[in-house]
Amino acid sequence: MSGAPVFLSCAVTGGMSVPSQSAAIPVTPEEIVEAAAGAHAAGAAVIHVHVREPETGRPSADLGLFREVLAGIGERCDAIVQPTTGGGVGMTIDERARVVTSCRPEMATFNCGSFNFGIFKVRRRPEMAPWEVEYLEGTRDYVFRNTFGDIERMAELFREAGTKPEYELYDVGHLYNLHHLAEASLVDPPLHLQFVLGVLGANAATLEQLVHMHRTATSLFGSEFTWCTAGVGYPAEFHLAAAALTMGGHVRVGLEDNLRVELDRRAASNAELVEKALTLARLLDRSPVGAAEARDLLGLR
Ligand code: KMH
Ligand code: ZN
Repeated sequence: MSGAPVFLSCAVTGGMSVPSQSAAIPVTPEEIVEAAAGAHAAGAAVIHVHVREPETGRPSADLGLFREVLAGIGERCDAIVQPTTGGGVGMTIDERARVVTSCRPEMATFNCGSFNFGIFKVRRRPEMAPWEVEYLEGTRDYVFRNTFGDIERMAELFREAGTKPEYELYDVGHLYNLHHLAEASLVDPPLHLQFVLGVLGANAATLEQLVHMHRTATSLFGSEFTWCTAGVGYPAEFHLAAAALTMGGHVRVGLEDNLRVELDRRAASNAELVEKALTLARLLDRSPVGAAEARDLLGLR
């Protein structure tokens, strides 16, 4: 007998962290492709990618870098490659959208509301470059902008590109913003929701809040949606993974969200985080699926 199918997603690098936080964070296109292939081989069906300036590791929206990474991963494996439209500090909404309009990926992230996004509490390390300290410190005054005008426009761009949105929901109000888009006929079912919990400035990564978000989603959209959760930090990443596995959701892990694989051990790779999620899935009687089955679950062509 096999349990309900689950897909694992891996967010391999991120745009709201600086590379000196961990030597395991991939920076160059080659490193990001290698990390993606490793995470896929470990069991991740979906790979969520940001790009970084190869020389510095600073989060970037450069289209050339995205093209290189998307093509490189495509040559190595059949994972669903899901670029970000969230980007990082200082990027405009147009820069963030360009990967969708130009590369037309099968899927990309779609952020559903504006909020404070603070990473200024990250521990400073001696190896951090001045720009990294400035980047972290600057988030005291950073608002992650996704206004109604932005998300309405973004919805049109996704539709034109034929890209399936993964709706990133960091707080309960973001579900109501998405409902507004649905009422305006700017979303195409079946919806795929990502509950990203644990960002300073948004909702907490607790079981109660995950249940609250899931319940609210059901009250707004019925039961015809797929969902996943990403817990930010440790042990949130794995606590929410276990909760999602129990509640019938899918699971995202990765160095974008969390740098530890155990309380006193930092992850050496994204693959290591995927392996732990895979173990949890099997222990909880879920059946991890590959990219082809994940495409079926998500309604991708
Ligand atoms: N860095 C995550 C907290 C995106 O890339 O569009 C948010 C994220 C969103 O993954
Ligand atoms: Zn991201």
